[in-house]
Amino acid sequence: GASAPAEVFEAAVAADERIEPRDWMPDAYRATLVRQMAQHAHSEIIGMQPEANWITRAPSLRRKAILMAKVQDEAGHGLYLYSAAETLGTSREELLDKLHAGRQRYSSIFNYPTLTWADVGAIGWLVDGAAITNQVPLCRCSYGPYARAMVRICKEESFHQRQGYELLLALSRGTEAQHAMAQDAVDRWWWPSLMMFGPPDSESSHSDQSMAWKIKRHSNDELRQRFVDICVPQAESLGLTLPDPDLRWNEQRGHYDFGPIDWDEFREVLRGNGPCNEERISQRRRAHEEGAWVREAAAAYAAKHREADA
Ligand code: FAQ
Repeated sequence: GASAPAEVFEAAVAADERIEPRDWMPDAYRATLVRQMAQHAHSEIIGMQPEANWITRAPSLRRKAILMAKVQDEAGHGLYLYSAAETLGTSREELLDKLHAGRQRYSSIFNYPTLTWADVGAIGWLVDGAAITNQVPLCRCSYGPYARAMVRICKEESFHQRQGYELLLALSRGTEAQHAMAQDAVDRWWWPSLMMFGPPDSESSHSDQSMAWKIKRHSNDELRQRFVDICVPQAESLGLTLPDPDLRWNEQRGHYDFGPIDWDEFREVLRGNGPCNEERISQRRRAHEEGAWVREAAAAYAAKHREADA
């Protein structure tokens, strides 16, 4: 006979099939997806700010062109994700209003300042690197529209990561001052990058349920460890060091051990007390207000064409 919708949903998740927008899903599954996808979309949009800070001061035309394209890609990622979230019945407008009202989060990482040109390299290498490590498994997320958006985003993020690595390599192999600038940027971005993966598993409130629903495929700590393991040899090839005296290969575990993360700092940033929280959100609100005429013009143009078609 006909199965109850909840059974159909559970069976699809168990069989690794995708859940699509018109399928029945538990309210809490929908709410969790909206929360995570909105946070992700907001991160992409707010994440444009730290690097955009350096567009006017890029050291060459080539670097400027690359950086502009990269920042523009982040806007595109935000838009794919807002569109994917719309399939769950939440409009982009509603999500942006919540961001501006401080009722939805964006990644902690974007509350740190970009003090030198080398920060653009460190963001590409470490922040985009962490993003890829976290997001590749999301390509297999149980919710179809999110999984498909992730495939394209991950391809672009890989390019961004290589861009950052290449930039840092050029600085590392440059003058003594350039090398020092690259090292300083890595020193400042390393620990915040590890915090991008979220709280330790023991304090992660959503992980168990999200993993049961196959939204998340790995725990926060698993992905953080994977990222550390990837970065150590890359830092060596870059000729740079990671600012952690406890970092060493553990033969038994087959992983690198690393030192304690300052979770107080993470909690403070989440509470709004990071170095740039105020600046990021007020800049975002201002950009939204200043863009009102574009939204109005686009709506007027669409209305005119609808009339002409009718
Ligand atoms: N920052 O129970 P969990 C990018 C919150 S990459 C702020 O473990 P969950 C690319 C969490 O929301 C960055 N808040 O949560 C780029 C929850 O809050 P709630 C974006 C954080 O969701 C590069 C609470 O802590 N990527 O933008 C953070 O299961 C360069 C408890 O945590 C994504 O969003 C944090 N770091 O796991 C752009 C990836 N961590 O609701 C521009 C998709 C946790 O209790 C330039 N998201 N929280 O108030 C995910 O994979 C997950 O949401 C996690 C967190 C892993 C981030």
